[in-house]
Amino acid sequence: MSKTIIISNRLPLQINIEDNNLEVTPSVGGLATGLKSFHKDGDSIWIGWSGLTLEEIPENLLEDVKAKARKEDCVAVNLTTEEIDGFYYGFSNRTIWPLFHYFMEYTEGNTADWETYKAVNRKYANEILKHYEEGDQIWVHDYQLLLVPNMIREVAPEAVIGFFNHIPFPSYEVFRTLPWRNEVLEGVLGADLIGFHTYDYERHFLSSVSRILRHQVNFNEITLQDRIVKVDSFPMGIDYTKFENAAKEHAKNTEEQSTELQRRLDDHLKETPDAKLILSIDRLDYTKGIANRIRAFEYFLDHHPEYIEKVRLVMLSVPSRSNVPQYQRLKREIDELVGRINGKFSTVSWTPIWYFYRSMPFKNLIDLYASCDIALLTPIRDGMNLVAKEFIATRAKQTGVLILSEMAGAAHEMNEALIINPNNFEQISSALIQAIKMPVEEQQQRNKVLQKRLKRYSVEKWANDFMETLQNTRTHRDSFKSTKVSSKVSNEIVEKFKSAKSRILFLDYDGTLVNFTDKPENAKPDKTLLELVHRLNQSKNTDVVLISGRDKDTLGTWWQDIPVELISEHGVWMRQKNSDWELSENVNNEWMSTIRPVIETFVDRTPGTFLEDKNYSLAWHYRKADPQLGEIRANELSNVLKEMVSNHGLSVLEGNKVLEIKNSEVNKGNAANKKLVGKDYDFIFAIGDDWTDEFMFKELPEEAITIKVGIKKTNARYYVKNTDKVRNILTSFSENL
Ligand code: GDG
Repeated sequence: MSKTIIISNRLPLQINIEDNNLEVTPSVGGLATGLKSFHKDGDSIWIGWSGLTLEEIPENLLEDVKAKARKEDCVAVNLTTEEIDGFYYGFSNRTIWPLFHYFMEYTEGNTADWETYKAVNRKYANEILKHYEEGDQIWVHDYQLLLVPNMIREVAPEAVIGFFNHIPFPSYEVFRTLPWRNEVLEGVLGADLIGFHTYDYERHFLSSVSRILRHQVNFNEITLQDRIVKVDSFPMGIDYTKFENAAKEHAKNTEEQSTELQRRLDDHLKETPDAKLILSIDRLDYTKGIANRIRAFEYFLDHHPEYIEKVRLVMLSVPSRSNVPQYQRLKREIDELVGRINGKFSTVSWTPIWYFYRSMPFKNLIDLYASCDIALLTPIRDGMNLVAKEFIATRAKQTGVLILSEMAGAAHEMNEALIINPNNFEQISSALIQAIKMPVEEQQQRNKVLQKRLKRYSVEKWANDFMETLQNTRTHRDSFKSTKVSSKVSNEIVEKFKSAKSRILFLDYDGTLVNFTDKPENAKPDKTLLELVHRLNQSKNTDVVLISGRDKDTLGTWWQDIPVELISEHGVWMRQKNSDWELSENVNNEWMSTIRPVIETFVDRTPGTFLEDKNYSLAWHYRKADPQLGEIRANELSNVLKEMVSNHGLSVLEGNKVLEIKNSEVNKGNAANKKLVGKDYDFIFAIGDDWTDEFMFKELPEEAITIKVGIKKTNARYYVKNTDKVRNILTSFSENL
């Protein structure tokens, strides 16, 4: 039975060792809850680090850790202190984390950390591969494991792999500064499906892929040589019912049943029934805007002294990554700010900020969520921010006001909150006043809508949606594909070739016999290729036809010493064996003088593009243009041209980063079919990568062996992955002449 393999940096387990005694308890974070429908009945395993380094686990307990983790369907990846330093505190949290949150000034580029990051990602990938069986689906989580998808893909090319990024993906202008940007993108692109919290992160990622790796991006799909990768947004939800029920239980508690913290909060509420409690909860992280929040609160009290003794900021900051210097500095800054502001505003009976620097048990978290009137969450950047969602879910009476930074992913779904810019103190201060004064009916109206939405798109729904989309990408992958030329299929084709009496081979050139290059003039045939085609062409009962969209002069020069048949410009010109070029289509060029100036205006307006004036067609190339601008302009030009050429016997072909306008009759299908007239071939073979080759695949007789290069929708019967595979087939032919 197939299973799901989940991989995250940390396992959802808490491991404690005391006096050589091991205690392992499952920790129920949001992710674990969301995945529980997959992580049950032994049909899933979770791979990750246990949270203790190898140095921290006594050797005699190692096996025990393993066994206890296994009981929870978890597999522990063992990491040393040095590995955690370089991989987690180093590259993950001193390079990727600040860069992806736009803190470029904090971003370090330590090569040794990068090396450790790679090595540890390899460790995770190897552990996955140990457990992977064909048919399983693999879901990799977060920025610590960006290289894992491709590391798995290299070993298990058919694997179904999803990747979810829990933090923002920065704009191309920021991401491009990373020295290892190509490796990181290639690593993630090993996945079939890549998920982000918001559409903005998704489009930033797509833009980086298209600009840095120059892959073709169509809407949210990236076309690689042998695969299509889908990118989509899945805003993560929370375990809504858990928070809702906890709040309901909390409301029922008698004084005796209440926690100590709740009793203190109640005392306070009794003493000052009109005072408002403003809550903030986050890890102590510079992205969360904690210092800004305190300063904004100071601004508020400075400008509105009427609220002194009437409001209190309750701040829970959870210690985090205290090994990283920026976090240590931030801790000092916050301590100082809290001290200064409390010193500045405190009265005998009132302190403006209650500051907790610790982690609290779940119960106390609910106490805070339920007892405070306003949540003030001001991250400078935040992938999602689940605290905002949890606060709303715990409002049993639907009262309370959420003030949320527009820089949090959650702001996209929580429009009914008061959305603020965390750098605008005046706006925050006004939002606080609006929140304090907001009538209860309005609070309830807003929260009702929010609660309904959060309840519907819970963390479980989020996980199911992701997994369903991942499963669909696999079905989609299988549905549009023709049959792969496996070694068995290849042998069958070679057998047919061998036993045939009369053969013809139609070979496309660019992208089929040679790879694409930056400049088209650099794609000259190499010596091996020339020799290979020459050998095939020498055989008496084999006709080899190179059929290309290229101009006749280039093709003719490159193949001048090999007397192979050439068809150029999709069929306009033909060069028979040992003959000169002949015009094969009766075409006229009068239309060119009208179309050329139109294309030229697009060349002028779109840097990096150029017009190729072919003998019987005009081609506008935009391969070197800014990818997004190129696509936009190509779309525009295509529409303009289609309108101009309709009913004139011309067509606009949309090739790979090229638009070509030519006579409709001229296409590779017609050209190839002409070669068959009056001949009695019993082996017809056509291979090509471009959609212009589709004319051949469609028009050739049914018994023809048609092969597409690359994995794309096609009319061909078979497909191969790349030009190397094409050469392998042709080499096998040459060995069986
Ligand atoms: C990353 C991204 C994205 C907090 N203090 C205590 C405590 N918590 C719990 C909260 C909440 C979670 O921790 C924090 O989640 P956030 O989403 O707010 O932030 P990050 O930790 O930075 O998470 C973030 C998230 O991944 C998911 O994709 O939303 O943008 O940065 O669930 O309740 N829990 C307990 N005691 C505490 O003191 N028990």
